[in-house]
Formats: sequence, C-alpha cells, structure tokens
Amino acid sequence: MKVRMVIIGGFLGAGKTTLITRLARDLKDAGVNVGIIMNDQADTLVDTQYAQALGLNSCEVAGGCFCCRFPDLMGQAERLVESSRPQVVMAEPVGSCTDLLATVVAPLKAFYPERFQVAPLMVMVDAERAIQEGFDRQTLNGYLRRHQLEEAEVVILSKADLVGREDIERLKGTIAGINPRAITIVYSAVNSEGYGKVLDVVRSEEVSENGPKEIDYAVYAEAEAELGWYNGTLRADFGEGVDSHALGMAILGNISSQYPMEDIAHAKVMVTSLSNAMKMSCVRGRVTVDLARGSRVAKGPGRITVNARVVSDPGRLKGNVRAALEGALPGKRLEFEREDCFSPAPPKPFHRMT
Ligand SMILES: Nc1nc2c(ncn2[C@@H]2O[C@H](COP(=O)(O)OP(=O)(O)OP(=O)(O)O)[C@@H](O)[C@H]2O)c(=O)[nH]1
Ligand SMILES: [Mg+2]
Repeated sequence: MKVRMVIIGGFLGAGKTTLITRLARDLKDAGVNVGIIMNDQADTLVDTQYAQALGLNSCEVAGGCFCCRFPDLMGQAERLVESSRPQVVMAEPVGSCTDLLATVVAPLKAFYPERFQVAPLMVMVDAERAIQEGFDRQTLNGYLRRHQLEEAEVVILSKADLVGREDIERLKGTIAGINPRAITIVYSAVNSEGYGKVLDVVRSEEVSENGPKEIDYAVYAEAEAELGWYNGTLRADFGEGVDSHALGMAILGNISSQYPMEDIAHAKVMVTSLSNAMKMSCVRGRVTVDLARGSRVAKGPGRITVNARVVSDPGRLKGNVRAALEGALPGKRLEFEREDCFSPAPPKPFHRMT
C-alpha cells in the first residue's frame, strides 16, 4: 500500500509544528501509524526535539531545505517506512521555503508513484501576520508569503482566535483573489476551529494535482538572505529546580528587545530536563508556550536550544542571542554543544520540474 505523504508548509511561525504534532497524536490515537520529517537550514532543531518529547516518531532533514536536499528527504522517508511502516508521513518544510510544487511534489509524483500518495499541498497562513503585513510582492518577506499562498492547494488560515470575524472574512477575500483555486480552512489551534476539516484532508484519498507557479529565484534568494538564522544548543544544570517558563521568557524577551517587533520572524527556545520539556515561541513579539512533558519546573541536567529567524545581520544576531542567554543565566558559563549562525544561501533545488 502507498504511504500518504502530507506536506504542510507556510511562513515561519505560522503554526506548522503545532498542527502537525497534533494531527500525528490524534492519528496515532486512532491507530494510524505516523512518521514526521522536520526540516531546517541547520541542525539542532527545536521542532524535532518538541515532536520527540511528545513521543512522536520523528526525524529531520538538516542543513538545507527539502527542495535542495530532496535525496535526503526521500532517504529519511524510506528509513521511516522501513523502520516503522507508517501509513502517513507528515513533512514540515522550512518556513522560508516555497516553490514546493515544482521541487518536492512533482519529483515525488514522478519518481515514487508506486510508493507514495502525495496529499494536496497545504500552506498555513498566520492570520495575524497577514492582517499586519499583507502579501505585498514588493517586500521580500511578502514575496515569499505570497508565492507560498499562490501555490497552496489547501490554505489553512491559522490563529483565527487572534483576529476578529470581519478581518477573517476580509482575509478570505484576499486569499481567494490571489489563489481562487485553493480551498481555505479557517483554523485555530487554541479553540480547534477548522481542525476537523484539516484532519479530513489528511485522512482522505485526495491527491495533489496542481502544477507549479512561476517564481523569480533571484528575489526568492534575496528574501531568504534577509534573515539571520541562529541555531544553538547548550548544556544546562537546572539543579533542584528552575522555572523554565521564566527562563524562556527572559531569553526571548532579551532577543526581541534588540529588534523591531516585525523583524522577529520566529524565535524559539526549547528547554529539556529530567523533569520536563517545554517549547516557547516568539512570533512578531507575541510569546506562546507549548509544554510537551512534565511541569514548568526543569530539574537536573538538561539542555537549552535556541532557534531564531530574525531580519538581521547574522553576526549581530549571534551576539544578541549570546547576550540574551548571558542575561537570562547570570553567573553561568555558556557551554555550547553546537552553535550555527548564518544567512541562508541561495536555494538550488535538486529537481525543479515545471
Ligand atoms: N493563538 C494561536 N497560537 C498558535 C496557533 N497555532 C500555533 N500557535 C502558536 O504559535 C507559535 C508558533 O507555532 P509553530 O507551530 O512553532 O510554528 P511553525 O510554523 O512550525 O514555525 P517554524 O517552524 O519556525 O516555521 C507556537 O507557540 C504555537 O503555540 C493558533 O492557531 N492560535
Ligand atoms: Mg515548525
């Protein structure tokens, strides 16, 4: 039987990991075996750690997006299939990645027609960001988000709980104007609006049918390069107990105080310890907490991982994240296991089928 491949893309911080991990847990509870593949430009990924802390079968493609590392994506998919026989594989592309119909969906359909059934490409759109920033092609970030929206087969208009009904109706009109063929599902992770409809698409036999959309790779590269990309993991000893909520707030607060709110695409902190696992996110200045395991109190030896995608020179971002960590952990020496900071290189897809 074919494995159903479900790709859920969308801009940084739109809610992909929150949705994918919930879908995976619900499918698992319903007896459906699910594998997850996360993706990032670097390794030490908050999202993979979060999915694993939830007990989900997950792995990652690191060091480049799915389109540039298509063989790695398929290598991970084949490994998942061989090791745990999932019926569904859910894949989360990097949030600044687009042109997935040409670079991932089309090659999957062309080279693996017997192995994988590719679901319609789902793209999450953060309703709050869409209201504040629109989809203006003239801005770099707007160019990416608009292209993601143009190629979506299903649009998941997320964070509907954060905006009013009139704004939702207006956004639906804007989305239909940009992409009249797509189905739009209004969704909220907080009150579960629209969640059942997303689950229905995942469980259905519907397949991706659309062809790729035109894109200017020079603008795409420029848009990605505008972001500083920081991934770092450090060892920590939380001793008898540290409030991981307060710690995450301090780190994220220190990072975001260095930049205008709209420049924080997504900054995330993951605290893992003997007693707990907690992810905290800051998207455009809004901080949210996702507890994966235990309580807010971290105890004993553990790790702190920071992933930050910010409109910033990477050197400046690295200095700011380090200062943020030092400020949140006064008197402690920072013991990095791994640290990377750069601007994403121009995307060079392994396949591009138009
Ligand atoms: N209010 C609200 N918050 C949400 C919703 N969906 C996700 N969030 C929060 O938004 C934050 C970012 O969500 P993620 O799922 O990490 O976003 P992502 O798209 O995976 O982000 P990247 O992997 O960085 O691209 C998390 O802290 C979530 O709790 C929603 O529908 N409503
Ligand atoms: Mg994510």
